[in-house]
Amino acid sequence: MPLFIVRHQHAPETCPAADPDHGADLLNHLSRPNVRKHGVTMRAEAVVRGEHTVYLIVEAAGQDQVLDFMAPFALAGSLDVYPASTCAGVVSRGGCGASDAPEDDAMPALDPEEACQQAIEDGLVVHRAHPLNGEISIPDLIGGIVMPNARFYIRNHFQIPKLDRETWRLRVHGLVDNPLSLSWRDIANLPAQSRLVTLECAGNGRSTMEPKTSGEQWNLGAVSTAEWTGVPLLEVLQRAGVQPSAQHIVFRGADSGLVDGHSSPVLFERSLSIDEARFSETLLAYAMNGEALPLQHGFPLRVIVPSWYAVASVKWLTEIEVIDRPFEAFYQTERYYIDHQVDGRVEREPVRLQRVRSLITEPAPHSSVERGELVVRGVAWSGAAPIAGVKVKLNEGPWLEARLLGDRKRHSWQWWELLTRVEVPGNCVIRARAADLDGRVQPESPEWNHFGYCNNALRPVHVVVR
Ligand SMILES: Nc1nc2c(c(=O)[nH]1)N[C@H]1C(S)=C(S)[C@@H](COP(=O)(O)O)O[C@H]1N2
Ligand SMILES: [Mo]
Repeated sequence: MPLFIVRHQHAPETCPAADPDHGADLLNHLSRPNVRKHGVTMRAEAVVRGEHTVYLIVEAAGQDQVLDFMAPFALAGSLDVYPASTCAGVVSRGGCGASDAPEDDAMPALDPEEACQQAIEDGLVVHRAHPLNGEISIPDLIGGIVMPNARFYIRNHFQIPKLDRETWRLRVHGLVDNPLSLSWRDIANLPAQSRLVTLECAGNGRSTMEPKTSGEQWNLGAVSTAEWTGVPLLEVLQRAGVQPSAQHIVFRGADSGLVDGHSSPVLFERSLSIDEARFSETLLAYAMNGEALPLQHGFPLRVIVPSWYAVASVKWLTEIEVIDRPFEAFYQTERYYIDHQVDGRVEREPVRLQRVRSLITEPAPHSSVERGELVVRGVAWSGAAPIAGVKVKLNEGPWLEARLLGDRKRHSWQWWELLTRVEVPGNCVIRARAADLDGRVQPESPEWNHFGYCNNALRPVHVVVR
């Protein structure tokens, strides 16, 4: 509902509040039931002390409705009604002077203002309001294995499609014997599985790449874990009957938009090779932590490719196409790769498995800690293999082995903790370093690359011992 700011002022000598009857009348007029009767919603009200001025923030269908509702105040003095917007609305439109973006009739989208406001209220650190991109602050990671849905980082390239589950279809076509058009119910009737999977954006940690690279300047919170429930991709492919000439599987989302270097809109689409599709335990997920997939995270159906950087996990999935050649599309070949210099040549490595990484969630950076016992906690994950161990180092001390909590996880992060002591007051630098069961270890410093992907370097936490 449109938002308005209302200002009423009156002369000091005719202050209605000084007259008990008139004051009570106006107060009753502002009562919630009466406000509702006028079809108005009151967000806030306050009187400027000593100024005979009241401000209201209200929602109403239109300005006339507000004026009608405020008639008793107009009689008592002046009345001004201003069309207003939330801060999230202004920022998502691109400034106070910018007008609403025209609605795209072809694809209904979630109101950017609403989506952004929600993310802020849920405690995400918003990097961009439209398209909406937000991460979790690291101390807020503290908790169980999974993140509550509202605090799961959000990474979008375009607007958020608002798909209707009743009319939505998943098309499966290309090199298949039986092209499919699956409804929501068809999907729900297929055998389901649940998996704990950590998603990490390939740009997570980009903000510490030097020199700076373009792209969202993520700190460390573009990573989260959820329990995803859905249909294994192989179930669907089996029903479609993949033909022998098939090489790659393309996943197409419902979102699209303009990108650098292209004059017409590009779709969000990604592919896996047949073998990657076969061995990756990929899910077509419709539930996240036991709830229907939230709109921001791909409602009604998204791909979850366990252990891969999350770009592979296409949201708002509407199409699966089976093809006999490598797939060339913007997000497959023009982004999400790292160029390596090898013997004077450039070798291009597509972004695939998550690199081994650990985060310290406790103590918080720049906090002060008491002398004596210190608990260092965090998470660690690696796409290639389960975590073998995490070592922690205080200042220039030895590397100490942290304790892994719970079972070894295959596709999700693992919590770890170390109980130790700090005796010397002053600055203390805490480092954590994870290794996986295939022998990969976190590097000391980031491996710089053009787009700032896959930064899994150690991230020291500085605290003060008191
Ligand atoms: N359709 C679609 N799928 C998408 C994206 C997108 O912009 N559109 N972003 C990808 C990227 S880069 C990431 S990191 C994850 C983020 O998923 P989340 O928002 O659920 O955390 O979705 C991936 N899938
Ligand atoms: Mo990402």
